[in-house]
Amino acid sequence: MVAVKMMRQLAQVTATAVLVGEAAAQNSAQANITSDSYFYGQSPPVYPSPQQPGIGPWADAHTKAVALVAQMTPEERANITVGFTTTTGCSGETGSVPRLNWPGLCLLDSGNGVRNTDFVNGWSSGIHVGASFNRNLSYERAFYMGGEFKTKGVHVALGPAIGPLGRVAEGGRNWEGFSVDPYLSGQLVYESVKGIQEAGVTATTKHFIANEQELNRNPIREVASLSSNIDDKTMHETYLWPFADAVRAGTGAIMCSYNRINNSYASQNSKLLNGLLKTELGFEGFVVTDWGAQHTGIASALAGLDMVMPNSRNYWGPNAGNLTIAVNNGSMEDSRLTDMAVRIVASWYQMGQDEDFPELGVGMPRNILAPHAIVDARNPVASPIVLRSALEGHVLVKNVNNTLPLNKPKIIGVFGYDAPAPSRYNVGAQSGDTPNRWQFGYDSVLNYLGFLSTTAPAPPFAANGTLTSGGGSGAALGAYISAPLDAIQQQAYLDGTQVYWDTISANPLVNGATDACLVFINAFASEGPDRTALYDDYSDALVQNVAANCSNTIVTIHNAGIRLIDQWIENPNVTAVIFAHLPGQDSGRAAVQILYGLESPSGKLPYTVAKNESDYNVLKPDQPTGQYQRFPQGDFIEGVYHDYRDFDRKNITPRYEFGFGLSYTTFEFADLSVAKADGAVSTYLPPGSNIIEGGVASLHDVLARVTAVVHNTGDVDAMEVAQLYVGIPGGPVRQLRGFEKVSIAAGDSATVSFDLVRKDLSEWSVEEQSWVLQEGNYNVYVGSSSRDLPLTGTLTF
Ligand SMILES: *[C@@H]1O[C@H](CO)[C@@H](O)[C@H](O)[C@H]1NC(C)=O
Ligand SMILES: *[C@@H]1O[C@H](CO)[C@@H](O)[C@H](O)[C@H]1NC(C)=O
Ligand SMILES: *[C@@H]1O[C@H](CO)[C@@H](O)[C@H](O)[C@H]1NC(C)=O
Ligand SMILES: *[C@@H]1O[C@H](CO)[C@@H](O)[C@H](O)[C@H]1NC(C)=O
Ligand SMILES: *[C@@H]1O[C@H](CO)[C@@H](O)[C@H](O)[C@H]1NC(C)=O
Ligand SMILES: *[C@@H]1O[C@H](CO)[C@@H](O)[C@H](O)[C@H]1NC(C)=O
Ligand SMILES: *[C@@H]1O[C@H](CO)[C@@H](O)[C@H](O)[C@H]1NC(C)=O
Ligand SMILES: *[C@@H]1O[C@H](CO)[C@@H](O)[C@H](O)[C@H]1NC(C)=O
Ligand SMILES: *[C@@H]1O[C@H](CO)[C@@H](O)[C@H](O)[C@H]1NC(C)=O
Ligand SMILES: *[C@@H]1O[C@H](CO)[C@@H](O)[C@H](O)[C@H]1NC(C)=O
Ligand SMILES: CC(=O)N[C@H]1CO[C@H](CO)[C@@H](O)[C@@H]1O
Repeated sequence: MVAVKMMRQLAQVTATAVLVGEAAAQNSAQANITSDSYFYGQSPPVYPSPQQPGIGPWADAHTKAVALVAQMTPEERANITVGFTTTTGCSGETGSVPRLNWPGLCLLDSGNGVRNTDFVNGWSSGIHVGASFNRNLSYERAFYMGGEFKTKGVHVALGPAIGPLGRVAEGGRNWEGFSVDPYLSGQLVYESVKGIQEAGVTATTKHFIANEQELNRNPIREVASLSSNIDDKTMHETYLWPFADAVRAGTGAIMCSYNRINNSYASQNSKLLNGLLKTELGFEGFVVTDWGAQHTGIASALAGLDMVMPNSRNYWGPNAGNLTIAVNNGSMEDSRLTDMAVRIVASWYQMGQDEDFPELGVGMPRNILAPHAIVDARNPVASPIVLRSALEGHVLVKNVNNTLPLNKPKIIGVFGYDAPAPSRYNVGAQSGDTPNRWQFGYDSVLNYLGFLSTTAPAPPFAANGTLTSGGGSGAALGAYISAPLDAIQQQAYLDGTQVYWDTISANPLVNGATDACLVFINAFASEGPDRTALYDDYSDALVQNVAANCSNTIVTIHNAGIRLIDQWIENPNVTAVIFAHLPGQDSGRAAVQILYGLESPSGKLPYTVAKNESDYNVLKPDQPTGQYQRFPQGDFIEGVYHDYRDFDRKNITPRYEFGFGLSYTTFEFADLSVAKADGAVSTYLPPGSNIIEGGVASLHDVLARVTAVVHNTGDVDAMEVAQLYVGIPGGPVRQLRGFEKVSIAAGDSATVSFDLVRKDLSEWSVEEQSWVLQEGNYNVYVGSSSRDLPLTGTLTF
């Protein structure tokens, strides 16, 4: 609270009126907005906290929850809103109500797989799913992953992540999310939430919101967390956009972030929780803190927080005893405490966890090395999905003269530290450890809780073996790793190929008769620190050294985020390049299928690869500066002009544009049709009208339909991602507003169609506090990337 006072003094505020009990939640520091300053300082108060609507698909669960919670004493209701020390591998466990046989909930990381345990799959990471541009696959991955959580007795999966959205190019956690694009992110989180929850597990969409950097994400001693200062239009059109889709999919939980927004901590920001989430988006589930993200007591409950994790060291006290005291002394309505419990219990009913749910945390002891019953959570039916999700995130960006696919090469060389399996050991991670500590010799645990005064930098690359996942709480490790070198050796056995390999040297010897030199490098990132660069000299030298002696050098990069390659991309000896992202346990198996042409690459870049770091408008995390040393400020002055929207605006030529990716075949686009849907459309929607989960219901009315035909003009069966971009009058020149991935046999064609809903075609009006269609001509583009758009048309409203 000292921080709050200081903030106010610093920002020279005139105190704004605050209601009783809200002072801590408000943190309101009025903006010092001048003509040359874009500083936002204020988060307006929004009270009281809306109760669970309990409508539509939630009606039944709501009714049951209300009935069960009505039987609970205030102490019991409070008890289920906080964490208790766990003896299982759960990241957190809520209190239970033994008297009513309510078991409490197990919460566990993450959106990329079940963390820190055995007999689970190591799935591809978020960025890899983003690169697949495949809705079905996102759903299936999530469904089978959700099943694994359930088998282990986990009620609440702590994922998917759609924040960070990748504002900061070097952000440490960007790889956990799908894409820098809010539309792509929204479409894939929708499928992911559906998938996890249809498997019977509550999805926790995170981190709400604007947790765009690791630096200063948590308070350190007297320095507060970074404040992400976002204007209302950018909030709606960029950062809130995918969360609206997650709520539309019915996400049972939302995790609030560590940072502040407009100077108010996410866990106590009433505009965010009561306003945007629970009123505007009609959110039905519960809001849980990120671990240790609570910074005030009753004020956070009033601002809309429903659950605190992980344990009794929180501001509601052990058993949340302070909540019942607050109800008794009049500083909190009883209805708020009841609503918190109802939202939590309703999620449990909504996912069907009241029937036949496994024992909490079964087969998943805190110390996985301790003797325990084996619970194999892997569904055999999921194996092809694990592989498919590993395959489709590979993005081929260079392939001179069809050097790929390889066809029974006589001699190959395999180079680079990223080719073999991790050279250290897998002894089983202990709960609370970063699972890949053994893999990378890198420990982000201390940073994880944010207690360190300094943040140790992450290594730029993981030198000790192939990178299948990023680091920190989103890391996913399965029961095995298929490393590229192992899979290549197996292929060599089938093809009768001579393999030479050196995965240690930076300047390996290249046999002059080698047909193809395969170089594997990576780019590491982790929760905890941000990255220090988008490339590293060691890996670049390795590529160049091999290329100096090999005229057919094929580079595969396992990149946990954007990786620049201009250092060597124009070297004529570098004949093929694949961004292989983070494929999970089937990495090598998938790489071989792509390299040898069993599968044509079908991934597309879910971000822009620039020629130079300086081309990104926000490259590095915001630092505490000037008078805001103790209250770091991150002004999102670029607004919605982030990644390709900014490159397009400034006419910067990227190395590879958003949405780009090659195939082993060729595609042509033809026959564009753009038609308005039947029925007159009003441009204006009164705010607050007919809110369902995700916002005003009619935002999803289809206003136009676009179709096109994609021809596979080459001689390989393959998938293509047809992409639709729209130029909304007054907005960015192009924004992704549709994509469809289709499988087309060589010589065949497929019709793709895109429905444009009202929200896709609207701008957020700050004055109207509503989405508003623009009057005028909308440019419509269809093609294979954000800059290869052969079909153009217009729509007029
Ligand atoms: C407010 O803006 C004025 C004018 O730019 C500047 O002189 C002053 O230092 C600012 N104060 C704060 C607290 O930012
Ligand atoms: C942040 O501040 C801006 C500018 O004052 C305001 O438009 C917006 O609604 C605020 N958002 C939140 C979440 O406080
Ligand atoms: C609160 O939850 C804990 C942990 O599950 C449990 O041991 C305790 O009995 C619960 N308290 C009440 C009042 O139900
Ligand atoms: C997605 O699923 C639909 C319906 O099940 C199917 O028609 C389509 O081919 C699938 N697409 C991909 C890329 O798997
Ligand atoms: C109230 O919260 C404080 C910590 O903020 C804690 O020390 C105290 O034990 C709590 N009281 C109860 C009854 O839970
Ligand atoms: C009521 O109880 C809460 C929680 O212990 C405490 O923070 C608050 O100061 C109390 N208010 C009054 C008026 O006693
Ligand atoms: C591609 O192949 C053609 C025909 O063999 C050859 O002329 C050309 O130099 C090759 N291009 C490159 C970049 O190797
Ligand atoms: C590789 O492992 C060694 C220990 O075997 C460790 O000292 C080193 O830091 C690791 N390198 C990286 C980049 O993680
Ligand atoms: C390409 O490789 C050949 C050897 O195969 C070498 O002679 C030549 O110098 C290399 N070119 C470059 C630009 O590295
Ligand atoms: C980016 O440009 C700067 C200035 O021209 C140059 O020093 C730097 O090496 C370039 N970085 C990369 C990755 O090419
Ligand atoms: C590591 C390696 O093989 N380097 C050789 C590359 O080729 C030059 C001559 O072209 C040799 O001098 C290097 O030893």
